[in-house]
Order: sequence, then C-alpha cells, then structure tokens
Amino acid sequence: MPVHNREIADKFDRLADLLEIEGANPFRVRAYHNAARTVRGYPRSMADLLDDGEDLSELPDIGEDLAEKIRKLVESGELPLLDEVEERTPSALSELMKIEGLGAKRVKALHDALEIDTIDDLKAAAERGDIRSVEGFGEKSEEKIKQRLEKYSGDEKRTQLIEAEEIAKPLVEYLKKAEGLKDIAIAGSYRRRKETVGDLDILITARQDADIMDHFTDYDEVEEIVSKGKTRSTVYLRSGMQVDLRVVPQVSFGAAQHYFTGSRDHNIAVRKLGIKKGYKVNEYGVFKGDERIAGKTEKSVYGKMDLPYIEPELRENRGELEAARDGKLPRLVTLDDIRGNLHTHTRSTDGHDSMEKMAEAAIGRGYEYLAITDHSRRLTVANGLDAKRLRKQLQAIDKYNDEQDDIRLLKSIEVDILEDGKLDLPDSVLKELDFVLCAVHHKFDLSRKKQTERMVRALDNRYCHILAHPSGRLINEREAYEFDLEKILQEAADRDCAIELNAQPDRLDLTDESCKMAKELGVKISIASDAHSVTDLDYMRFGIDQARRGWLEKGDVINCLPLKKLLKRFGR
Ligand code: DGT
Ligand code: CA
Ligand code: CA
Repeated sequence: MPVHNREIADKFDRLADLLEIEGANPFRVRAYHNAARTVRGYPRSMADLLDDGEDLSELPDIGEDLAEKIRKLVESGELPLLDEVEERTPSALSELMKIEGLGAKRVKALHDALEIDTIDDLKAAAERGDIRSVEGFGEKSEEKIKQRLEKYSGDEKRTQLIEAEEIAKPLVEYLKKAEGLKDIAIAGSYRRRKETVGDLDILITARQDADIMDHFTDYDEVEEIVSKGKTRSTVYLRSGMQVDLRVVPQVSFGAAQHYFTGSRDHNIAVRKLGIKKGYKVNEYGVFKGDERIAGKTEKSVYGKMDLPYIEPELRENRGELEAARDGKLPRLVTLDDIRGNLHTHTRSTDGHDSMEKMAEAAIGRGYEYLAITDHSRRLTVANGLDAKRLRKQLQAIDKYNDEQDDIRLLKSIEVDILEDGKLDLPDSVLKELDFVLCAVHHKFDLSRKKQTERMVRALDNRYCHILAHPSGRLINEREAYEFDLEKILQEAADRDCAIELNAQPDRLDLTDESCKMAKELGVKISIASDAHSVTDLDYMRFGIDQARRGWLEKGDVINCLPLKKLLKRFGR
C-alpha cells in the first residue's frame, strides 16, 4: 500500500508537535522533525526504496527506530505512537503552534489555563480578553496574538463545499462505470458536510479481479498520480483537488466509512469507548481479540458501542457521543421541513429575475411562502429601494397574492443597519411590511464594542424581525467583522428576534458552532438562500447542511413554520 512521502512527513511533524506540547525531551522532538524533513524532500518514495530492498537507516537523520517506523507506515499506514499521543492530547493543539509566537510551552499554558484546543477557541479567548490573565502572557502579547490570528488562514486554501460537489459528482459517476465495482461512498469532511473540504476521500468495494485503480487513474481530470497501489491511490485533479481512493473489503465497508468519515476527534473518542469495552476499533471493523464482531455497516459499529447511529454532520466530538449515550441526539432539520424562504432579491435591486419568476420557482420547490427582500436605499451599488419604489413593489406583491393561491409572497426588505444602529428606512415605512430583515453592509471596521452596540440598537427596533448574515464573513475572502456574537444572540433571544443562517455557499453565516450556540441560547433561526436568481434558491440545501452541523432541529427554524404561525411570530 504505497503511502506518499508527504503523508509520512506530516505524521512525523504532528507527532513532534504533540510531543513538544507534552513536554517531551527536545532532542526527541527534533529527531522527528528532522526525519520529516528528510522524508518530505526525498526524490524517491519510501515505498519504492523499500521495494528495492534499500536500507532506510542509511538516509540522513533516519536511525534504526525511525526506519522501522517508516516501514510500518508504508506497509500499514499506521504510526501507533502518534495514535497513542493523540489519545492523550487533542490533535488540534498542534495547529495552534503554527501561530507565530506560540511555541509548545505557551500552547500548553493556554490549554491548561483556558482549555484552548483550537484556533477558534484561541480567537474567542483573545476576543474576550482572557489571554492576558494567563501566566506568561500580558495585554501586549494578547494583542499580538489577535493580529496574527487575523492574518492566519490555515495552511492552504480549502475548497468550498459547492465546488467540491462540482468536482466529486462527475468523478463518482465516472468511477461507477468501473467493471466489478460494488459500492461507492464519499467519506471525509465532504460527507460531514463541512463548509470547506481539504481533500476528497472515496471508498469502494469491488470484485476481487476488478481493475478499479487503473480506471481511477485513467480519469480525464487526473493531473498527477501521487501514489498508486492495489487498495489505495492518491491523485491530484486539474482543479487542484486531492482525491484519496481506497478499495476496502465488503465486510469492512461500514467500519471504513466510519473511520474515513471522521472526524479524527470523533474517531478517537469512539476508539476510546471501544477500548473500555475491551474492543479494538479500526477501519477494518470492531474486533474482540482477533474476531471481527462488527464492521459491515456503520450502524453495527455504533451498535457495539451501545450507541444509536450518529449522523455524519454531528461527528465532530462536540458532545454527540454523550448525547447518543443519553438518548438525546437531536432530530436534525431536513430540506423537506422547509416551507419557505425569507431572503430573496429581484430585478428591482440586484437580483437577476423578476418577482413573478422567483415566485414560480418557489412554487416549483413546494414552498408555501417566499419573502421578497430587496435592498434598501443606502446600498446604491445594488440600486437599493427608497420608500417610493418600495411602495410600488408592495402594490405589485399585493396584486400577485390576490391573483393566485399557490404561494404567498411576503412583503419585506433587507434594510441596512446604519452606522449608528438606526435602520435605513423610517418606521412609518417598515410597519407596512410583513416583517423586516436587517443587515450590516458597510462600516465593517468599527471597534468590537461599537459594532456590537450598533447591532444591538438595530435589534431594539420593534420592526427588526431577523438579523441577516450576522458576521459578514465571506469564506476564503473576508473575515467576520469584530463583534460580540454571544451578546448579539443573547439580545436577540431576549427580544424574540430571529437570526439568519445565510445559505450562500461562500457565506454560510452563521457558522456551525454559532448555530449550536444560538440554539443553546434559545434563538430561532431563519435558514435563507439569499437568492439573487431562481437557481440560487437551491442554496437552501447548503444552509440545511450547516444547520445540521449546528444541531438544529425543525423547531429551531422559523421557516419550517406554516405561514399562519410564521406571521403570528412577526406579530401579523
Ligand atoms: P479535510 O480533508 O481536511 O477537509 O478533512 P477530513 O476530515 O476529510 O480529513 P482527512 O481527509 O485528513 O481524513 C479523512 C478521515 O480519515 C478523517 O476525517 C478521519 C480519518 N483519519 C485520518 N487520519 C486519521 C488519524 O490519524 N487518526 C484517526 N483516528 N483518524 C484519521
Ligand atoms: Ca478529506
Ligand atoms: Ca484524505
């Protein structure tokens, strides 16, 4: 099973980082980093060298022990020591060390004092001003960490889920044509419906004699074959996307799906549960001694842990295993639960289609209602509506509603929140609408305090029913502006104002974790496509993915309400 040098090097680097965080002997830490450097830069693959019977301990910085570890990695893909260390130390900690100025010691101090495990934890703590209180840190170093976090965007750019779909779907169709193929499934972050995907992980079962790998590497879009073996191959596609393909035994299909769907932290937690019961859990199954006692289906794997099936979107080790154990898993919202869309644009402002066309498309999707929420006057680039043009649109909506019974168009506007928190149109106009959607579209650079105050002021307006795309972030393009999200959610809950989960694939604003926080604070969510054309209405499903990752149920989502109940919510 040829494993690429880069993967071996990555594992050694991660091991070194985690050992350093644990306070291991610095020479040992260096030895793994040095080995990683040697392997990563070596012109031939370790697998080839072993095939040719070469002695790896002849390589620079590789001794007997490391040579043996590499051999094992090439043969089985396993580095047991890394697994061991990962069970003791959250693996995300090593990412924190990529922030300039954060060495192992300081990462450990933050972890011990504030339970900081991830970049997001670090951001939140820096924003709360908690870091300055940790021994060895001060106000200055907190400020520096903040600045560095702003620039830090992870290792490489990750692919948005929608683009990953465009790459994965034709590939899967192509693979299905392979002679002798039985099952095919996409695993990894793609299956967990994460907003961005690092690489694609595809699993296949096939007849013994099937030539899956040749078929795979013959795919038109393959640009580079990184490694090719009987059970595992890795390629780069022209899009730049890496694809890992694995052929697994039928009896292990469920265990492999489980293992390669991840997340890594979920897997580690499941493996620990297994150990408590005296089982070994890996990608081949659940084993008691040498006997495989489960693994054909994912359900069987969870079953041996005395757990019900857990939806992939929940598998982030954010409490799903405890909830499963206690019979408290959420019944996640589905696309079928959605009864309408509360954020759409028409040609009156920056949309591409007419109101009538948008309505027709919404009827086609089985919606009971559709809100027309064009922009307000301040947004001149989008030809925002003033009171006069808005009133004209309202008349057209009334007329449309009078003439048909297939759908109810709701009268609304996406009104700008001005710098001082006032809304862009007077209450006398807003009160004529079925509900009002409020949004920040400018002055992103206010201080955290000012931005939060501005938003609270908007929530204070009795006509503010929904706060749209609350953080303003654009994935891979623009960070969220500085504001206190938790406070905004709390204030929204107090005023029974809903928060939008904007389903545009490059917004997905709220994040998954923010959805979960909103739910815990009792805030209701509107999942909305922010459609600028009829086809954009289909972005709804990305919103559903994100909502599910945020543990949302039907009851948390206002556009799962029937029209009457929705209008009542809006005080209509
Ligand atoms: P990505 O590709 O960065 O968006 O994220 P994933 O979750 O797809 O991660 P990937 O492609 O590195 O690996 C796929 C899955 O394989 C991952 O979710 C869990 C599993 N996996 C990979 N490496 C390890 C590991 O070292 N330990 C454990 N327990 N599981 C792993
Ligand atoms: Ca992946
Ligand atoms: Ca992968």
